[in-house]
Amino acid sequence: GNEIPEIKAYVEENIKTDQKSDMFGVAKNKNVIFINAESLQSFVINDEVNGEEITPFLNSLTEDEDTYYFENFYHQTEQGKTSDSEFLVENSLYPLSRGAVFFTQAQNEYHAMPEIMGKAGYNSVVFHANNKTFWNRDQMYESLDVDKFYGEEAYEVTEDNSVGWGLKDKPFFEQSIDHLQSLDEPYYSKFITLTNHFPFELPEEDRSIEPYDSNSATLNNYFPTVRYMDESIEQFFAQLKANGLYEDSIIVIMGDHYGISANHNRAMSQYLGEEEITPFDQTQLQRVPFFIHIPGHGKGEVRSEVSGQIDVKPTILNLLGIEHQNDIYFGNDLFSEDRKDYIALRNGDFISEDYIFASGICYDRQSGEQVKEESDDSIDSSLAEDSACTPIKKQVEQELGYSDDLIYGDLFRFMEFEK
Ligand code: GP9
Ligand code: MN
Repeated sequence: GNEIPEIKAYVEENIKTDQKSDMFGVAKNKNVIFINAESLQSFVINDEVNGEEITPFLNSLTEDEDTYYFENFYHQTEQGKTSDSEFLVENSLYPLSRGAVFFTQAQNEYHAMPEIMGKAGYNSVVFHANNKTFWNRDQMYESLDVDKFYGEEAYEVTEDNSVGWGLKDKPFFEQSIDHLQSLDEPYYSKFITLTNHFPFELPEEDRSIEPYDSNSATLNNYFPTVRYMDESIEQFFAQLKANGLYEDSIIVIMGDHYGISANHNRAMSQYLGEEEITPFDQTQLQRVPFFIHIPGHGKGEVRSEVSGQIDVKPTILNLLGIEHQNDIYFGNDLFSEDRKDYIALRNGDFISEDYIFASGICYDRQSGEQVKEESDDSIDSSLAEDSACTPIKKQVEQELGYSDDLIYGDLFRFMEFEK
């Protein structure tokens, strides 16, 4: 554990900030309803397919006065997919570059949101109509201090109300309401949706929009299932309101990771009307929607700063007014003025306010053009020492390395946190 002082010093110096944002505590003691929107990417938001809106409800939230919508928010997951996104959210640590931390480091000690919120009186639960051993959740949730997992067996699953991976999202949310009503308040509840999962199957009767027409069945079928999820979330909002669960809650909606991989780039370029998908475009496609809905808040807006899943933990804790002074984490409160200005992807690529670094190329973020280097002695993926991207690239490597040290060394075991 002798890396700890160095890591702490890095976090104090580069991540943490002393000043609290003016959003600190605005949701004090509110319930948190967190929706993990399966495979939802930002390119569908406020866009159309076959002349039809894809996500009318989420689009309306982008203009809603009680909602903050982060339009430049990136997923930072790797092979652990949904479980990596959960890991990022709960810990504000990076997932691993290979394998799934939910499997390989499930016995570690962590200092995750459920634990921190638990000390502030919160009850934390996860709802997901899948087997509890999928992604080793049963083990990992124990280490994260999740109080209860409502898995497959908590739901009535029939042939009629299922498709693909299991229970469809509409009955999933509908059946979750009773469970939600039975919880002690305040609670931190997470809902992991399932219908918008590869290969994006949906029976005809659940389709409100038609598939796209391209050489990729995956991309084609993505749009109707995204619409189905959008409708299921709209319906969930209505049910929360009808059951008196809305007013005392904040609702957070986040896409967990991409749904359309680079294997479908030809179809994707057709859809986006671009000649080809460059590494720059590929990186921009890693944006996933992030919404924070605070009933009665009235100050919502579209936010454009570069942000990512690493920022969720400090953001939510600050909204709830929960201090976590000695904590070690790598993200920032999205409402704070004083934030680091880049988001690291797990493969070492990054997005900063000015640059995007992808496939060894340094791009100007605004123009999408490759940045001209003074001495262009870069070969393949090694960046010139004087490249505009080099300083951030070094910091990203250092930061990912520290996160790995914490995880592989199980270093939280050696740390004590305030009550
Ligand atoms: C499985 C669900 C999907 O329980 O979370 O996982 P994914 O394949 O998206 O990682
Ligand atoms: Mn997923």
